Amino acid sequence: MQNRSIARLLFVAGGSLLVVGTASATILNWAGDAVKAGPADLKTDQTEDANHIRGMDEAIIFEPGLDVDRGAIPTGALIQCHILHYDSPIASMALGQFIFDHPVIGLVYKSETLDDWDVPCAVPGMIYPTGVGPRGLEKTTSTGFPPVIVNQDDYVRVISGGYGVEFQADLLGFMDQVRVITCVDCGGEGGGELIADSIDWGEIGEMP
Ligand SMILES: [Ca+2]
Ligand SMILES: [Ca+2]
Repeated sequence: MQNRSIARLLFVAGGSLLVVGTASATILNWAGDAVKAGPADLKTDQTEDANHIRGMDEAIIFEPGLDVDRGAIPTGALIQCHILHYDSPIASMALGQFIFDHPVIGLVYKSETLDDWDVPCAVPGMIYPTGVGPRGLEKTTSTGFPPVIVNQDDYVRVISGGYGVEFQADLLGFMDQVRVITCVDCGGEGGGELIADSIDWGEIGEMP
């Protein structure tokens, strides 16, 4: 949890070592209000921490047959899922960065798309909030008449040359989650790096 005006950009070591030739991807480093964690119960109010966004590695998948939000997974791709989870006992905000040992090729940040990816990404020990309510990101907006201001400023964007994400979670209730898809072996020219670089991940601009 932190003041909105503070941005911490220094990355600290503490993640797993990159093993050359490994056939999987992992969260390598984290910074700000971020921490790497093991499998957990991700249903509402079960894994709460006002101070940290928890990043967890999930399954490795070949050709998932699902698209990410704002992008498509190339055919023949070997990809890895990672879920970033923020739930808190109070209305609070967190800003954290996660760095991966493989390039990011897709982000999932809408509630319904997160639900779609739960089954292929599932790992033992993780309990998913599939279909039970809002879990994606929200932008500040007004709805209805008279207007009701939903004052949440969530965002996620790719950083570190396509190898990391910055995630701001602004929580009033429920939870904020992002699923990061990294490319273990996407084949073709440039692998996953070109895919991430070709998409404007800077602003979400739409409600989940
Ligand atoms: Ca909560
Ligand atoms: Ca939010």
